[in-house]
Amino acid sequence: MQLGIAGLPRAGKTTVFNALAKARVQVGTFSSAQTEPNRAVVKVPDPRVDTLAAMFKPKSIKPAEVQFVDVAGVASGAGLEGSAAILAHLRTVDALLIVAAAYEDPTTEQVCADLTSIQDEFTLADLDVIERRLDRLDREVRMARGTDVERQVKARELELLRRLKQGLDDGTPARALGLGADDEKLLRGYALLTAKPAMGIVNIGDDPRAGERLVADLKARGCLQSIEAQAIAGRLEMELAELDPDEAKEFMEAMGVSQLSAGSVIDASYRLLDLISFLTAGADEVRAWTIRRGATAVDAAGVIHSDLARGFIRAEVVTYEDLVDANSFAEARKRGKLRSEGKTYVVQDGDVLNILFNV
Ligand SMILES: Nc1nc2c(ncn2[C@@H]2O[C@H](COP(=O)(O)OP(=O)(O)OP(=O)(O)O)[C@@H](O)[C@H]2O)c(=O)[nH]1
Ligand SMILES: [Mg+2]
Repeated sequence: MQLGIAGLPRAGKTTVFNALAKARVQVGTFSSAQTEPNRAVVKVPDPRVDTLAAMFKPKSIKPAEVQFVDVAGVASGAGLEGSAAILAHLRTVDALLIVAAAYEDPTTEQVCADLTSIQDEFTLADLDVIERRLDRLDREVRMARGTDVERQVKARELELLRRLKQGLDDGTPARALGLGADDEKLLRGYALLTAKPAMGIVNIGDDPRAGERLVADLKARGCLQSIEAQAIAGRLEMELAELDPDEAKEFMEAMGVSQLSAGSVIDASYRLLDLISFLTAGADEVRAWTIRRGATAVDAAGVIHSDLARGFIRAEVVTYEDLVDANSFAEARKRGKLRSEGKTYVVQDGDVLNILFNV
């Protein structure tokens, strides 16, 4: 999963990136000339992986991973050409973390204006994509070439794009239009920015309580529209991320910070993207895998390896809790907790899977 960090210039994106990913990219260097994003992979904190690792003592332990992508600032009114490279990077990520500066001027008006103006840039960029496609599609539909089925698909796409355009013209992002799964599939190739799940990150100064008030205020004023938001003391957390764990703990207690934000941002991203984790465990490896909620046992097999999906026979499934209670697969089986499931079984968060397959 890739999470893109977006925002106006100097919002504190790189600072937040360093805080979330424990990275050490220089901040304040005004990176807008830099076209390549900063990238960092972070292991998803998951106590279940640690517990299973203690149980199985495997050769390797692999938590799920998230990649943070920190791009240069999108200047308000820079025009689509000025921001094209940055927006192109953002189109490839799975979800957007929209950073707004509140460390210098933490008024609700200012933060609201910043959050709005970056989202306006996304709206304009999406409108540009849609209008161009609409022109062509409109002509194609009128010429009525191709088979019946092809014409029907094009007519549906045309209708969908008109609805999107109307929405965007009215300031409604694609994600708030209540699109169905079929529509989303049709739109996948467009990689619309306003269709991506998004979360506001309010980059506050060093007082965590001020952040909560600010986020509540933004919500009350209807500034967040279709996204949720979280406050992060960016610079403070960046500095904490540079310390060794014991030192960091001491500082956190002194500053009244109960938890670093990386965990809660990743949790929120899983929620936004409707992702769950399943686990595999054995003497070789304990590993967490990420999958969409609603995915089946054969989908899960495919995430592990395409051979497992192709030769899928069945999945042995035990919940994480039952496995920990039983303390081994053999005991879980004896207790009747190890179920045998077919291809269409819907995987649940925390399922521990063993896929049986033909080679
Ligand atoms: N006091 C304070 N300063 C901050 C905070 N976050 C960022 N800054 C400062 O704001 C400036 C810009 O921070 P960056 O993290 O580089 O901002 P950015 O959004 O990545 O900037 P561009 O990539 O150039 O658009 C730096 O001088 C930071 O030290 C904060 O929470 N508190
Ligand atoms: Mg930066």
